[in-house]
Order: sequence, then structure tokens, then C-alpha cells
Amino acid sequence: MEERIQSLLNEVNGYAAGDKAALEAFRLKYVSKKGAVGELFEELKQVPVEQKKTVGKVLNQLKQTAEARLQELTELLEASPVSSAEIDLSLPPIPNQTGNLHPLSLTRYRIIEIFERLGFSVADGPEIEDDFHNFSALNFPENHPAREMQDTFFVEKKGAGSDQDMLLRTHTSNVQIRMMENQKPPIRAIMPGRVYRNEAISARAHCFFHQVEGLYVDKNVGFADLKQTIYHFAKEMYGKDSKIRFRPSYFPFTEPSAEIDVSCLICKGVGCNVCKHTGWVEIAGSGMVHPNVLRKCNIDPEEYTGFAFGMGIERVTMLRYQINDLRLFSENDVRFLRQFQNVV
Ligand code: 2NL
Repeated sequence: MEERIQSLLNEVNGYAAGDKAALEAFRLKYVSKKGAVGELFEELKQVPVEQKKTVGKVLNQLKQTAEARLQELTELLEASPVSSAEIDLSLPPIPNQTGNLHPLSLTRYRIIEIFERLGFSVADGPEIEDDFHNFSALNFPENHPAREMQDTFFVEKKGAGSDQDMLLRTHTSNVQIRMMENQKPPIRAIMPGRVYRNEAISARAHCFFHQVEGLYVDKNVGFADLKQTIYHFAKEMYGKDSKIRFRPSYFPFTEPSAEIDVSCLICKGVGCNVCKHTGWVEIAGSGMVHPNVLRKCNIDPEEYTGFAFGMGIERVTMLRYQINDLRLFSENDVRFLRQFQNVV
């Protein structure tokens, strides 16, 4: 009997369970009361009294070993990968993570949609530009501070304010200039794109950001056309109840110039941090295209007039989704970006 116990002990220690069925077979044979070990316990009753103690001891050891091995084999099987026979092909798959548009793109598309319905086309142009198309054609005087290295990233500097200096465009107006150079009025287009300024990065400023500029040049275009266009834009973008106001301002490329404010969406005019308790938030700059700008593009200012405007896409997006830090737009933190899934 002791020999049989020993042989069973060897079997138990060497047993490998590749699947659940093998595990169950092990349990039935070595652990269950009706199995081989159980039978030995039955036989123990017939063993002479003087041997019972020693045989009982090894038999108990076998029982404990078998139970411990069952536990061990169960754990091993659970940790091992599921065999193909056990994969349930009828289960629904784990959904793939889908991407989504960047909040700045969502806003850009919305702005484009609004202006396209008014008959504006969408134009694009180079981000690396010469000084003429970025500054000179826009009536910037030669000593204007924007032309300093502290404000503009230069790629190639030939001399003091040379028209051939190469730089990263500081606004998308370069696209308008190129369009006016190449196309006879009527011109009605918006120019969305990335622009660059040599600024320290903070919650409110960045060395690159995005702009949409608009231009409408034709016979008899007046300030009233500008006002009505922006008025329509604000109603579409910020809602029927939004109000706008124009404040006199100055840009070298427009005359007269105006800054455009929209009534604060956050506090509805009561006063909050976003509008700095004024009830108004600045959304764009605008004005009538300066005659000098038209002249530089070979358009006769006696025959044609035009309006232009420019707005920051970041600014519009921050208002739309109540985002308070510019840096979030360029850090590519998926926890931020994923919040715009299913957002339009
Ligand atoms: C702002 C101001 C503005 C323009 C951009 C423009 C372009 C040409 C001629 C005249 Cl080619 N004007 N663009 C006009 C007024 C304001 O932007 O604060 N942008 C964020």
C-alpha cells in the first residue's frame, strides 16, 4: 500500500493541467473522496493497527499534497492565456478608440461655414513669407515695432527692413495681399491659418496661434457692409441674443479701424472674470482697407474700396468652450483633447 501511495504522490507532483477538463480530472482522481486517494482511505480501515499510524501519516501527506497541487494548478491555468477553443467569438468586440477633431479645428470649421454662406471663399498661403507681403504691403512704417526681432521670428535677415527679409508670418494678411495682387475685384474671401509671434509662452500668449482674416473688396463697399457682416457672424457664432459693439482703434492697414466686442457669453453682461467685469469681450479687429494697401496691390482706391477683419481662433474657442489656458491647445494632452469627442 505504501508503494501505491508513493506512486500516486509522484503522479500528483508531476501532473500538468493544460485546460479546465484536465484540472477537473485531477480533482476527481486525487482530491475527491471517490477518487484513488479516497479509495486508499477506505482501505486504511483494513490495515493492521500496528501499521495504521505510519501508513495513515503518509496517506495524509498525499492528501495534503494533492489539495495543494490542485490549488496551484488552478492558479496556473487562470494566469495562462485562454486557449483558442475557449474564445467566445459571439461576444461584441472591445470598441476601438476613435480620434476626434481638435477644438481649434472645430471652431475653424464653424467660422468657415458661417462665412461660406455669405459668399466668402477660403484661401490659403505661405507661413514663411517675405517682408513685403507681411509688412510693407500692409502699410507698416519702416520703423514699426512689429518689425523688431523681439516681435517677429526672422528666418533670413538681409538688412534693415528689406522687402526680401524672410520671416514667419505674423498674421494671415499676407494671403490677402497675394490674392489682391493676383486677382481683380470683386474679392470676397477668408484666410484661416497659423501665425507666429516672438512672445514668451504663458496662459494668455503663445509664440504661435491661429487666425481667420476676412477681406471684401469691390465697388462701393462701405463700413455698413462690415458692420452687417460681423453682426451676422456674431449671431451665428455666439447666439441670437448676442450683441456687438465697435470701438475706434488703429491699425496701419485699415482706415478707419475698429475693435469689435461681443456681449459676454459667460455672465450675460452682468460682469465676470472673462469680461473683466465690463460685460464685453473683444473678438476681432477690423476696418476699411487703407488706400495705400490697395495701391501696393495695384488696385485703384478711387474705383474700389474694401473692408477687412481679423480674429484669433484660440480666443473664439476659449469663449466657446470656456477654456482658460492657451497652452492646452498645443500640449496634445489626450485628456484635454478627448473632451471634444462628439462636439460640434
Ligand atoms: C486683429 C486685427 C485685423 C485686418 C486684420 C487686413 C488685411 C489686409 C488689409 C487690411 Cl490685406 N486689413 N486685415 C484688418 C483689421 C484687423 O486683425 O486684432 N486680429 C486678431
